[in-house]
Amino acid sequence: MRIRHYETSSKGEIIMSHPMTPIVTAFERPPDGGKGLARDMRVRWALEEVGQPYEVRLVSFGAMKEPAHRALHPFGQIPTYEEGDLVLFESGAIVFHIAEGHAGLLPDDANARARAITWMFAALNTIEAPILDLQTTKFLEGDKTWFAQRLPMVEDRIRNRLRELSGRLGGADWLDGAFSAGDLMMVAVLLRLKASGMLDEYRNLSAYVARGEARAAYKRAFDAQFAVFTASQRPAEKN
Ligand code: GTB
Repeated sequence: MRIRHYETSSKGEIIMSHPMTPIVTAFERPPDGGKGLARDMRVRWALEEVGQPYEVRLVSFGAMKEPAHRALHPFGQIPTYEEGDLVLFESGAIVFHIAEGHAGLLPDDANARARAITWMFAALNTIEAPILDLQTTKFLEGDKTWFAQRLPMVEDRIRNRLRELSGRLGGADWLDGAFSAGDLMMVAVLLRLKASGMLDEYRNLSAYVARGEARAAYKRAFDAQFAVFTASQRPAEKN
């Protein structure tokens, strides 16, 4: 879907508002305590890696389900990405679009580029899927009679994937040569496991994630989303 951004000048003329500065949506009140686990973080990180300035529009849980936001995101979620008259949703597609349009996140060599894109898909399909399953089990199924049987099975499926990923990474810094959008996505996905302690069972994977977190672009993105969380904790100002 394509939309246009307009502003009105002091004389009432319609003007384009910074048409090429992308706008990303994020939670107005981040539910993760500012840990950078929501999916706007990976988009912010990609934009920081390529040096593309961006704006953020914060949305409440209610506003996400309103028609205005659903026009941008059919499933009523964040993040969305507006760039001129282009509107995207799905963090994977957004990061891919950013990586394609700027130098720095995908190699020039066609085969290396295809492999980096493969790692993006692997992060989103093969690694993130069982991690999401764990979150669903922990947060939504705790009261079920079968919860205690299901939890270790879900955890084992994650461990299998982590073991395989750990085996492939070996002693390398990144998954396939230089840091790429594939690593950005993989680190962003693995970060969701940090609190569980499971990452620490694979020393090369926890070091890999730490390398991602140590990148200057990651830190800038993290600080920006953390500032949103901090602001959301302040009591509302009275008039
Ligand atoms: N496949 C989509 C994508 O990759 O962009 C998934 C988008 C998505 O799940 N968005 C979530 C959302 O908008 C936020 S990131 N949820 C609100 C809703 O569906 O109504 C998922 C997320 C939420 C909270 C935490 N947390 O609290 O730690 C972490 C991650």
